[in-house]
Amino acid sequence: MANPRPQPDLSTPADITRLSRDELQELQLERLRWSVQHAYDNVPLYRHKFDDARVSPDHIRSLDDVQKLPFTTKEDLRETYPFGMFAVPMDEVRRVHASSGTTGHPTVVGYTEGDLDRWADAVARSLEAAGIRAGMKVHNAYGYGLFTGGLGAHTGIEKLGATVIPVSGGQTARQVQLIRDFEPDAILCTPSYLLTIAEAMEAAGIDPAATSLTTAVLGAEPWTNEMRDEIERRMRINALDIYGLSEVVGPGVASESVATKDGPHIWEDFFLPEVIDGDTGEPLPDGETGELVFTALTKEAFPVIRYRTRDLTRLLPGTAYPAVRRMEKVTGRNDDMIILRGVNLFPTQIEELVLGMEALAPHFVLELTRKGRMDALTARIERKSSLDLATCQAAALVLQQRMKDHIGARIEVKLEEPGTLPRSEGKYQRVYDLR
Ligand code: DLL
Repeated sequence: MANPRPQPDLSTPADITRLSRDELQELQLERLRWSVQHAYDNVPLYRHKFDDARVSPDHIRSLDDVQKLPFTTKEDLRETYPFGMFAVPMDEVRRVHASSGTTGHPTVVGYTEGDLDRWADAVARSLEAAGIRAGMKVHNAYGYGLFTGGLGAHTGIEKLGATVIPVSGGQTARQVQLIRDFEPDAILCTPSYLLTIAEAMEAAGIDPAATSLTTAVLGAEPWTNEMRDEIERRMRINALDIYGLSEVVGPGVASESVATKDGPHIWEDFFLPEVIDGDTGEPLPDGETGELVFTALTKEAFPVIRYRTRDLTRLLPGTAYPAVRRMEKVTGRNDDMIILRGVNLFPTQIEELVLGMEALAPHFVLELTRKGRMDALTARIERKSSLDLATCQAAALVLQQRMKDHIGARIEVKLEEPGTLPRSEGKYQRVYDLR
């Protein structure tokens, strides 16, 4: 190994509230140069890819030079399953996580002690942005295990100095009981699971708007501002968006401020974002929508260079934290786009419209079928139990027309009885492809 670049000092987290944009970028460049060198020196896959693209770590002289480097994809992780992209000896790896994925091998990621420490800092900062403080009680209903949600949130809560209640996902009646008995200030889970919990509270005769909860930090799946309004109104809390993915670290890559509620701020001292045109791979300027790409700036065990997330968003200037950029709330991924008779649509576009209907419950699934040679999409939506059937049927027709007007596709609305569709216990499966 030729003269490895010294690792930048990572012992104290950057004070993101005080740094200027220039100071931040200086820090990013120093860390980027180290990360790229570290990946090149210690992960054969990166070395081969860089060599093939005729780039070397020495080509990184400015932040924009990151664009010279090849992308990393989920397929790269699958090919090196399980530990082929680890950049440190196994005895320095303190923890692994994995994401299940729909086909083939899961993707496995690893963390050194320092990685875990910095991840906890990123999560602690995310929770602080959401208004959670030391001394508060936090009910953590993200799943514990190989999924990064549970343990990732857990160590961040502890790092903040708050009290963690490590409930994990599922057993909804017990969740309700614990919220009533332990009186937490905040809850962490997926937005769809919080709806399940709110419904279970109502079923148990507890008013979801009258619990001790003031804050929810929700992520791990796409959700809309309409869903935020529904949750905030129904539970009388602040609902904030937390974003992340296992390949980059887990939860806490970006998170929303309770002061502005305008999309997650990206913790750019740890993660360098880009947005690219998903088809050509060309970088897009800030403000334009495309595929989000991340380079991790401080990771030892599992360096990540230009990882293609498949999530669609755009980069915006910071507001609550002016040194860093924000991203627009992620409401779609390249791979959950539905193409219906030539029209591209995302499930969240339907969520937006469903949540605008008073007579319909926020519970729906989408079914893709084929009739002859034509694809068809059916939205199965529960009616509200408090309203009579005729009112709900009329609302279903209005919704069908709104979908035609707003999305430009004919989507059949099928009204279901209250409580009959599957409920979320974590990441919700919204789309069923029955073709
Ligand atoms: O879901 C990490 C996480 C846990 C984030 C808890 C937030 C809270 P993965 O299982 O690897 O990791 O899934 C990552 O989930 O690429 C997005 O498509 C989606 N996703 C995560 N957070 C959000 C969000 C965790 N706030 C994938 N909004 C990502 C929209 C999200 N999509």
